[in-house]
Amino acid sequence: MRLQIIRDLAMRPALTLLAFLLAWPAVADTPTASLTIRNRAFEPAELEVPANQKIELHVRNADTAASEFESAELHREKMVAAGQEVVIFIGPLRAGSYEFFDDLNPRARGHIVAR
Ligand SMILES: [Cu+2]
Repeated sequence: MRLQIIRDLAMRPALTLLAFLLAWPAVADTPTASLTIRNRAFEPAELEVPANQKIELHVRNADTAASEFESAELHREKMVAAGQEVVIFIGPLRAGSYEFFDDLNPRARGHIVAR
């Protein structure tokens, strides 16, 4: 019994370290970028991201109406319910400017600039 407890306590840090090491490459390799939809506009309207890398883009809708993040240039389209956040993977992108908009409110527009 006592031996079992000692073994459990010894294993816990090892398992925690193992979980950390397994998760680490994904965390380290994929830069994240964030957009917020507020008052029917994108903040920031111009978002800079690193070129030639996959990007984990978080789009949060702070408004009380639904939005749809859309970009023909990025080939992405995703609904963002009021008060919710979605994750969209984009890239790797060549250096350049890529337009996006809210398909439910097309006046709301912005650009992702890959450098
Ligand atoms: Cu659409």
